[in-house]
Amino acid sequence: EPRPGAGARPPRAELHLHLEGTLEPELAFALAERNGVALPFADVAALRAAYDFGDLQSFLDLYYANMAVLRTADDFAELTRAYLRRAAAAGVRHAEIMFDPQAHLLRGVPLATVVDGITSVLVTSERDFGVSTLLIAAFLRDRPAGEALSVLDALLATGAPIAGVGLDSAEVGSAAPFGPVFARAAAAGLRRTAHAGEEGPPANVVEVLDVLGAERVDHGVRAMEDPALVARLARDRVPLTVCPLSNVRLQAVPSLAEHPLPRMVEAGLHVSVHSDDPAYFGGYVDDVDDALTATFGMGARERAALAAASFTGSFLPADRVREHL
Ligand code: ES4
Ligand code: ZN
Repeated sequence: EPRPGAGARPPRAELHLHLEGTLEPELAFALAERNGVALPFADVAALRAAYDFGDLQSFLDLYYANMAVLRTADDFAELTRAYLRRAAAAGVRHAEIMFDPQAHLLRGVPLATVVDGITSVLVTSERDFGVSTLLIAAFLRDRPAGEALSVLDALLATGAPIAGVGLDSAEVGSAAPFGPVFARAAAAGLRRTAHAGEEGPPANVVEVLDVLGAERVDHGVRAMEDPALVARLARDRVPLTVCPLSNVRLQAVPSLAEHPLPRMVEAGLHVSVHSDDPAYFGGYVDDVDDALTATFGMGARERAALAAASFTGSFLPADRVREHL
């Protein structure tokens, strides 16, 4: 359904989106009921009231707990359909969707259930929703790298239709142990992105570039603390997928008005804006645009530049990118 102002929204690509983070409270309760799973909240309002996060970990605790309602391939398919319907209304024409296979394996949901459910919807997303899609398997930084490696092997062995790999969850420890995981992904022809510089220091951004060979950085906002890194990111045109509403909700930045986005653009960084976990952080990419417009007085030219960057920062081949510009 078209939303107010939708006609004025430039088409764009969503590059930083965790499928599990699109689980709206209403769907969570519906799936809980269907699967006989108890959520530790009385109702939708009580669950929403818990969306008051002090930091990344306090969000992750709830994010992983709510996954308990996702049990069957149909559950994953329904979640994926709900997201694509909403994304299309937001003006999204291409989505690179991350999911967390380990989070489901660890609670006993087989990889095939997750992958089959999601991909059953993605195969016809262009026809059904007008949104082309790529699937990215994200590995959990706060779990052993060996676990990630065996999940990657299972994905490759089963021919799961993934386009790339990512690294997410708590930004703790060194990413270096994941070097062999990303090397194997690269050798298999997969694209590579990684979260860094969300809560962690600029050195974490350097590390995912140098050690993981990340082609894109998710967040990267704290790179602004290191001028040499800013110069490198600008020179190399490294796409940064910035999620302003997420950063505010997780208190990575004190307020939207104080968000470094305008300074990142000014510094010549390849920046695009995304929603991260829209069910938890107050909105989808159209809501992100509205908030940026209200706070920074972003004009049509700036919105168009960010939208163009969302396509040039994507993992689409150059000819497919050009069709969107
Ligand atoms: C995430 Cl906001 C954020 N940061 C790191 N990992 C994540 N997984 C889901 N959302
Ligand atoms: Zn993220």
